[in-house]
Amino acid sequence: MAFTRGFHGRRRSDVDPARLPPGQYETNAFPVLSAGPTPHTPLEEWSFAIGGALGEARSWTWEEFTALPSETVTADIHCVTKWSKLDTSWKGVPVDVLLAGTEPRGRFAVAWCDGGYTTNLPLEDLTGGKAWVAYQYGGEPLAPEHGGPARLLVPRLYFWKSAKWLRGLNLADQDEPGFWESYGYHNRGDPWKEQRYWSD
Ligand SMILES: Nc1nc2c(c(=O)[nH]1)N[C@H]1C(S)=C(S)[C@@H](COP(=O)(O)O)O[C@H]1N2
Ligand SMILES: [Mo]
Repeated sequence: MAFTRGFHGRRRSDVDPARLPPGQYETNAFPVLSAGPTPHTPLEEWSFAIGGALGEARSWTWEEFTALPSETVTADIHCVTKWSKLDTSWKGVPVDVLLAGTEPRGRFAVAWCDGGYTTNLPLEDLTGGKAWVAYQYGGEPLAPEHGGPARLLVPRLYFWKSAKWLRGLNLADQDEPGFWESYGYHNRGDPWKEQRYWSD
């Protein structure tokens, strides 16, 4: 009995199709998708802030941030342009750690970034072990084009929610669409429900 490896000769051709959300294909590449130029904020000017509708605002310098408890995460990521990359490996601070003791008052958050990009998320998608602020990829410092020094990582949602060059989370009582959300992308963006655009 002969076995074939599939059209592209990829060793991953035997990947479980159940890991791919509807309409997605697998890639081994790591495409770069940025709506503008890559910012290069020096680490000594970098800080991370939790603010908005909460009991106690917080901020950390780079040194303080990278000393926080971190986790290594292996996750599949899914871009709305239909590529998925499986088993990506990251190191970052769980958002749960960042929010501990801040007493959020609302149910929503906006991630904001160097360069002006924003994306909105329900707090529920950021808490309970579902989101990290990642500063390493594949055991190396996160490359600038992929969001270094640090980016949001929310693998359960389409990858546009994983804001690159992240500088803070602003908590809010009311939901407010971010950059792509105001251009017609879905407000939540669950790849398993194929929530790509407003109308989905
Ligand atoms: N700050 C910022 N974050 C961003 C983007 C962006 O343009 N600016 N693009 C988003 C989109 S649409 C995707 S698919 C991913 C791409 O991440 P990558 O370039 O590391 O593959 O980043 C997301 N985060
Ligand atoms: Mo994207």
